[in-house]
Amino acid sequence: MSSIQSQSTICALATPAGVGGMAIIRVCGSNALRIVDMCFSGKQKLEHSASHTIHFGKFIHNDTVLDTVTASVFIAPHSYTGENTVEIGCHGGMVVQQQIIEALLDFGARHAEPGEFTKLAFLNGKLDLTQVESVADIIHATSTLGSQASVRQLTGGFTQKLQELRAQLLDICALLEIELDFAHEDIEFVDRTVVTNKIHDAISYCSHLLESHKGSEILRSGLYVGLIGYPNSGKSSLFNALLQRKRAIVSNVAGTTRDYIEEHLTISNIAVRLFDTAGIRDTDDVIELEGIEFSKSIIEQCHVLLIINDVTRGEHHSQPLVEYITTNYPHIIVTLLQNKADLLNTLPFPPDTIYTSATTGLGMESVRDFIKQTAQSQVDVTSSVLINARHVGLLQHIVESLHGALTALALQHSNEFVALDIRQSIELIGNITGNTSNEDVINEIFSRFCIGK
Ligand SMILES: Nc1nc2c(ncn2[C@@H]2O[C@H](COP(=O)(O)OP(=O)(O)OP(=O)(O)O)[C@@H](O)[C@H]2O)c(=O)[nH]1
Ligand SMILES: [Mg+2]
Repeated sequence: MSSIQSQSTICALATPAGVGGMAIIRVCGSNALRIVDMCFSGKQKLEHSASHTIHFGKFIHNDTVLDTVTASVFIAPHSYTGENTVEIGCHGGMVVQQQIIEALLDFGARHAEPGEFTKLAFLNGKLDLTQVESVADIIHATSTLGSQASVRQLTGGFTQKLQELRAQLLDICALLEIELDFAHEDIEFVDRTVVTNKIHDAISYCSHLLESHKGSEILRSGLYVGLIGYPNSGKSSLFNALLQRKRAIVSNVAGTTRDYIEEHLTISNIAVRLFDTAGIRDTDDVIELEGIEFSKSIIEQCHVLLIINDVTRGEHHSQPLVEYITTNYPHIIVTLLQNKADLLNTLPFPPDTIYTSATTGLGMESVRDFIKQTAQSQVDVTSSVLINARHVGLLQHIVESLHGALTALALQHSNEFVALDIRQSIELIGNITGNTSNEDVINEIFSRFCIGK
């Protein structure tokens, strides 16, 4: 994509608003150096400085020294955005940050929109859309593993995978088109089984990428773990025990928790969002179970459900609830915890039973291990890419087009039609990377950004 040197020069605070040790104000655009030079007094003019140099000086406006600052110079195209950029490092006081920005506005810069710096980087061909999305993911990362996966994506992980897929599809097109060139000779140059196999390979490549969606979501937003069970089974007590602090109210009155409570914790570098829910009434009546809408809306979001059974009421006391969940939410990983085990004289059930006691801490390590292993098994599939809902939609579309190509082959249609479907898949890859995306999609992606990024 060609460089689109922005008409105006934009500026914004790149560090979080508020008081801090230091703050960075970014100025970007063809006039960035000239504008900063109007208020920066150092050993030399920034306009005469080499790219990737840092200069110390005074920041002056209306004859008043506002601060001593550093100015880091990046000359187009060698900057994050691909345009001239100055990053002003000042002291992290709210007043000084604001005064510097106001001075820059006075000298002709304008406020940057949220995500505008990254948008320029995209428009100038510095980042493709998957890399832009990874920038947003790094900023919003809630766990070490999630952040690391986003960085891998930023450094081209997904781009590379898509290039591999594109190469596979171009390979198929080439085979089909060779034959088209000799169509009038009625000779079959290419074995159709070879083409069919190659399309199957491309489909399984896409399916493999699609499979990593769940793991990607876990890396991006955390593993959602819900504690559910009948009233008084000890959900809130276990919630507190897992958090290792008293967060939820516990009492022997059935129905203590009315709403759901959400807290975050980290288990083995994976962010976990833990939900305590209102007790689901002790009933065999599934219709009544359906009435507990609040808990239901949480259940739907969860990757893992821990069903808390009050073991003093019998090992199978929560069986109707277990059956209800496994039937209605077959995609959710469910495990049963036999709680209040401290009140049993013996632990008589099969060896894979997880006994817990919120009172003594029994079984807490097993529960943590279970959460950890579940998260790990999902995350392992993700390898180096973070698939999001937008990618899923496009990859599914690619798979559909490839199936279209398979059908055309099976029906002995002309290679032209088969190639048409493959060409469409190649075009869809362009939508993922942003080579051929429309304005709405791009705006939607940048709406997740903050000002200064
Ligand atoms: N002995 C023993 N008592 C427990 C244990 N877990 C919870 N309790 C007690 O059981 C009662 C109910 O505990 P909660 O944690 O409020 O139960 P809950 O499932 O959140 O109840 P609701 O919010 O009403 O649905 C309280 O009196 C707790 O002290 C446990 O492991 N052992
Ligand atoms: Mg409770």
